[in-house]
Amino acid sequence: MTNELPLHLHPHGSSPAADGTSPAIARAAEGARATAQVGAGLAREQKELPSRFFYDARGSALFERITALEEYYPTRCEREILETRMPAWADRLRARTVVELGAGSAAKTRLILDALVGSGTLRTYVPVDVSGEFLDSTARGLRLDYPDLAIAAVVADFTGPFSLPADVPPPHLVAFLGSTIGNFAPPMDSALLRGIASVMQPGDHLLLGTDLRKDVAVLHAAYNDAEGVTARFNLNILNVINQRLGADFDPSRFAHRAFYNHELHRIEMHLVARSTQVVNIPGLPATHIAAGESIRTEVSCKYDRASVTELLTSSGLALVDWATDSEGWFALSLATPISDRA
Ligand code: AVJ
Repeated sequence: MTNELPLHLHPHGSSPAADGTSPAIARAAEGARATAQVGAGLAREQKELPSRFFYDARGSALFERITALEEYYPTRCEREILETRMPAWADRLRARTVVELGAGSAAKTRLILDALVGSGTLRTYVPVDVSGEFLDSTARGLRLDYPDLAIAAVVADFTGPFSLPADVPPPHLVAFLGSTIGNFAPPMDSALLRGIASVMQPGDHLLLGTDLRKDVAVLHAAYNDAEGVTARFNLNILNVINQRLGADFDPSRFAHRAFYNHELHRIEMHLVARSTQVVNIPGLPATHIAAGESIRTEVSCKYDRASVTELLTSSGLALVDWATDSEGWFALSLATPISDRA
């Protein structure tokens, strides 16, 4: 239980209980919002579903398995960069607070925390996530190994307005890893980074993970693994929508498809209907899907140094350092609010 832990939960932004409404009413409102969002996506010419519905308990476990696949290089490459570069960055940044946006893997978090503990500056860790349960288990996992670290978890959807606890000591290092930014097509990518920049102060830094453009065969394999874990991850979005919205998608009537969109420099994941079908979702008109028609479930944008620089600049941030893994497949950028630029 949350209250067994000396964990400071700061409900912010879209967190259901933040505005004092009863949990039941907040749940109903979130259900209506989810239904409206799914309805809007399915009404498009290119049908789509919001990628956030991948991540129920099973989806999160499948994603964890993806990160361990031989074909899925991003996690491995990002870890290599953190191992190589984080000690020097820690000495340079002297951050007293690490803010981590989203469900980071424990292994990557520890590489960042260890480097800053090594530099002797780290005081506070602020994980930000929509899932209070995830934050609880994160805090529990770190408390034993970092007994002197204050953990101030923030329950918030950082894709909307959010704020940090007032008392976390600067300078802050805001980590946004895993190329999660790639799931946001323009102009949402810049809007998201602007929101992040708005909680940063002069002297703070953003540590941004971005997957890079590369041999299409490498990209293709990463999203079409031989074991079919990514296919199960993709299809699971239908189970989540069935459970959460009472929809009647039949996952066995869809096939996983992932391909590189060369014009837009991104992997797209789709679910292709194996047959003509009708899907019913309470509160929405029936959805007619033709055989061979697809529903887009995710985009995963791929970058180069120029496109990352441009994205940062358009979001009020300046690139101050750039590092890639030895293959040049993934990058970590350090950026600072533009007003802070020397
Ligand atoms: C965690 C969203 C960055 O886009 O590569 C993995 C999710 N999708 N395999 C990505 C994902 C398919 C991943 N992100």
